[in-house]
Amino acid sequence: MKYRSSMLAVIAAVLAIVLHFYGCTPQSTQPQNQPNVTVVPPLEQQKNSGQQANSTVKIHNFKFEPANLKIHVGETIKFINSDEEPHTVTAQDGSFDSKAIDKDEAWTYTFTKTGKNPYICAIHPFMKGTVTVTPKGGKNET
Ligand SMILES: [Cu+2]
Repeated sequence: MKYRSSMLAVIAAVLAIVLHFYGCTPQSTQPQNQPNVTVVPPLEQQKNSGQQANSTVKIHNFKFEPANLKIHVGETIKFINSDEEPHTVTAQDGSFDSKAIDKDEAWTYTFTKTGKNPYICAIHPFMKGTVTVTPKGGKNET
């Protein structure tokens, strides 16, 4: 019967441990002297990545504003949706797609190729815009 009694000892030990954890930490509702800390996330992290944008396109009243935007290659545009409806910024040639941008959310995209980039909202295809990407200023050959 030695085996059995050692089993009992093990069970008793496990019970003691379980009781220790559950018994000694009652779910007390009284606030234990918590440090008075208010957690404030950095502003830039509250909205999207905080990535620096060179230009902004507002999406408002089912329109891209401005609908035609000219930038230099390598620049970043931030698209901000201020409609109640979600919108997307979707390239007609499929080279970029924001997926749904919800109300008051933003999406940034960096244009790395020169040329015209006509885009639509995939949800409301009548919404159209174009980003024209020009080479870096003047005779810059990079
Ligand atoms: Cu839309």
